[in-house]
Amino acid sequence: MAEQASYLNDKDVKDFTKDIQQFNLGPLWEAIPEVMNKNPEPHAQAYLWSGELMEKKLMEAAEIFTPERGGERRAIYFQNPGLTYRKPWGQVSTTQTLYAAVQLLLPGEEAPSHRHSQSALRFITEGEGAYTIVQGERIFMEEGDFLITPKNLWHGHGHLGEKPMIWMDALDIPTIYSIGGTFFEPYEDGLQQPNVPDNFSEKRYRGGMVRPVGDDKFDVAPLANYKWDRTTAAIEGLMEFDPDPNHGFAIEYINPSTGKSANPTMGTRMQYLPDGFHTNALRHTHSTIYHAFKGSGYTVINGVRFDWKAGDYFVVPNWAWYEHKTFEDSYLFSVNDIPIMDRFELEKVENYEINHGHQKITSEFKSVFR
Ligand code: 1HN
Repeated sequence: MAEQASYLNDKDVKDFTKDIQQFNLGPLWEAIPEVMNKNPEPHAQAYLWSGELMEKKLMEAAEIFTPERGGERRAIYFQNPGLTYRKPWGQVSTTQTLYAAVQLLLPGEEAPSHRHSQSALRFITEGEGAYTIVQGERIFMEEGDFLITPKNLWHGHGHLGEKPMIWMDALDIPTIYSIGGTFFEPYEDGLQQPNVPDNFSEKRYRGGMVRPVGDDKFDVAPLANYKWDRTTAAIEGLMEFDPDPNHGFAIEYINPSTGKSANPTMGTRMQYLPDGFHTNALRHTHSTIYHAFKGSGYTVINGVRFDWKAGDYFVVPNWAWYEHKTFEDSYLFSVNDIPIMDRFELEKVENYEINHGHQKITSEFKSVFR
């Protein structure tokens, strides 16, 4: 933040500021240092939530909420501790632009269909046998699958399997809320019934890099489920060559019809970091929410070491220096707001040039839950 000018304490300035406020007018001389930062200074903080905490709280929630009683979805979201000025529970924000949560569906349960102007995605962390039904297509989900629910499409969930099913949701809720673009509508008849064969888009787009002849007019990504075995096959191809020094062996999920990000407002990646891999630090305008899907390691964010293991979730805010180091072969799934930053032509990236790209560790993050 810029320094406060001394004239702000002069009596005539203070009196005038107070005077105009009664007319709902604002003093720019006070506001400028607050809002005009040299670099991005997000209110969102770097933070980590352990997998054990999330699993424990979801199981407790299962005792209290059915999907119907729990506002249609039994989901607990990651509330960034820096984004709490909307009381009592905060801005429903994990970063300034993105929301992420974990959701639990038990065998036999149904989460009714609805549609909204937010884009959604899911990453499946545990279980099998549940499906999401998007615009009449039942899409069965397994661990490691990445699914999209494009905005304004009817979607609900059902579970035909035997064990609890847990996944990560991410939506652009804070962005759509702040620009005044929220629309939401419940489906009139509970869970929508299928109107095409199961896993229709996944079968028709099996390659992921080709499209069926005739499907050339898609704005909405036509592939609903990016299967784990296709993701690992793509990463194995990269592993024959040198890794990216900042990202290791990493792929982006794209809309096969346009080559753009699978969701129009959220970028999504899977990255493989072999045992002992240490990425070079960088910072960028966009923010990122990570899920450690497999392995263990730590991420240094602005000098603070965040240790993680499979199941954990953590946030790298805008413009924070960060680097990853692994203790074993690891996979990190991540969601970012690059498409939003790109839309505003604000995306900017810098490499950490000193000390061979590695920050000095100044402290360690301590979880309130251990
Ligand atoms: C939603 O539709 C889902 O479909 C999950 O599972 C989380 C959070 C806010 C608004 C809609 C889902 C959501 C959501």
